[in-house]
Amino acid sequence: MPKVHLLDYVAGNVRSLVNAIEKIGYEVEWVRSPDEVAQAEKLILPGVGHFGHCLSQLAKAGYLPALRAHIDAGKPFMGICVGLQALFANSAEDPSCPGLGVIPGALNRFDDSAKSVPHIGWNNALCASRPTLYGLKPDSKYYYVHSYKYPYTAGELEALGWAVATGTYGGETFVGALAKGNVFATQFHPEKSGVAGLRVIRAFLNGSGARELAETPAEAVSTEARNAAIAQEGLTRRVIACLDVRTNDQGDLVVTKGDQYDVREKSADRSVRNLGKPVDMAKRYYEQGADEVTFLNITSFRDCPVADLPMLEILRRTSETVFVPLTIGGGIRDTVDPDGTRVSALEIAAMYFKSGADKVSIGSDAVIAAEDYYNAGCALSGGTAIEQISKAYGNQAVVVSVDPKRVYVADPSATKHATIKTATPGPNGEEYCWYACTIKGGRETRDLDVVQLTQAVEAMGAGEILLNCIDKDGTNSGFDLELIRQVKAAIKIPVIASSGAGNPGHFHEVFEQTTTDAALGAGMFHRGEYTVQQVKDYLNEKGLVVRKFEG
Ligand code: 1PR
Repeated sequence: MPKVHLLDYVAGNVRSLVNAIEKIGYEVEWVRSPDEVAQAEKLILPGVGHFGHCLSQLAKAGYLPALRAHIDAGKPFMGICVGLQALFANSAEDPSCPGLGVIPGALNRFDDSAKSVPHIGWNNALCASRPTLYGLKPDSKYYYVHSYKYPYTAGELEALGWAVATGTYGGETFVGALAKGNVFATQFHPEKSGVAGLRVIRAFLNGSGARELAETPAEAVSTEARNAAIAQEGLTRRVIACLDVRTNDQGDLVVTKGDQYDVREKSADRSVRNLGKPVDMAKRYYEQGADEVTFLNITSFRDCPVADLPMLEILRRTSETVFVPLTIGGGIRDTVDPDGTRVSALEIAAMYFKSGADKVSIGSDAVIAAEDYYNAGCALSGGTAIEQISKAYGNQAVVVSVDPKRVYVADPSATKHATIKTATPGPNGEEYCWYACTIKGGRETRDLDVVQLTQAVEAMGAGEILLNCIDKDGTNSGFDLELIRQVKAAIKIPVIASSGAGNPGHFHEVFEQTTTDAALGAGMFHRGEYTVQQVKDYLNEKGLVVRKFEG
């Protein structure tokens, strides 16, 4: 098998990249010291998270001169995400920390005054000066997750000899990919961008991208192709499939689905509802065009060491065939193994990332951390799971899953919590409600509302909110739009609407009537009532931009 060298210098969550490379037929050789960079012919520098953290790690280990030498020697180099950012002179994310300086200029942050930041999801990489660039296609979409970007000014980088592909987010056009000579870099994650992304990695690995760049002169793409691409430009509406996984009474891990979190059959035996096998179902949803797959491990007990959790094997197997982002939730908190060994939340997250997860989702522990945050007068402790994991792996890697329940009140003055006036009054005609956070899968309600929780976890460094709703879960009656609007108004980080989807129209409704960043469905997909593809086709018919699955 041909080889490619991979420099994994920060966190170790590059399993999906390794899987993508192997899928294309290449073998990964790890670079373990700066000396080994010299032995590399093709080199990939991935990176996620904080620019300063990544660059200072590289500098501390003595990699920067070796990387420069590799690039200057004309050997193939590919940077991914922070690996692209590292090519620039510096970044507003950490002005004190210089980049490689291959390209002059500094990255800056997306403006969050009217949009969610980080920019998470599927967007374009459109090259105006070439019909193709490393397999990028104008009508394909690629998975981005970043808060900082290099702002695109037409002609600036081109004057320095770079071919540039761009994306646009909320009116800001940024560099999505660039190439010159032996260097190619993507701000998006090709390893998480389905077939479109695998095509890009292949063009780097087999040299066709660089060859084409050298041999084909720049030529403006046709107006027709450009207009077609622009019509579909921008961030797509993300559709996520969620699999609640737990051990059934026979000890098998199954995909289940509750009604308002009750996952047991209504029949007399009250067995755990079994809707299928997690790995097979994840693959099916990927092939239907799901933009992400989320696993929530809702088994509330375990009798094995964390390292032996069957969910780890499920992630490993899923990430071999599913090339879109994978999130895993459930049980991410400081814990103790049956033999008394303490395992931190960060260690558990590390195991999940190494097994193929791209994000971890934290539920109960986030609620407790938020309570502590307010009890300490809104002071950050630095020790919470959210802070530790986001520091090590980047904010984008930490999702907080919220399990709220409605509490009705006759009047806002009846509670200290943030209320909304609701169109669906309570059992006694109450016209107001607030959303109480729960822990332990909804079994325990806390004196904390969703606004408090989401603002606290945003301050701690969470990158995204998975907003469930116990009242709506499994009802097929549509998302709780009032809840989503309240949370969206409270925070800047993206929100995934969850609970209640029963048909494609509900997805359209939540995207049209709220500013949600993504929407998630479970039961309607598991029961085979609709496919993810049908939801996306419906959204497309209604004029919303969605990623089309490329087979
Ligand atoms: O508290 O960090 O251990 O995390 C536990 C995680 O497991 C949390 O994310 C919590 O939401 C989840 N969870 C716990 N118990 C249940 C349960 O159902 N008994 N599932 C549970 C939550 C909710 C959704 C569901 C949507 C969409 N599942 O994710 O997929 O409501 O469903 P629908 O489209 O069919 O309406 P921790």
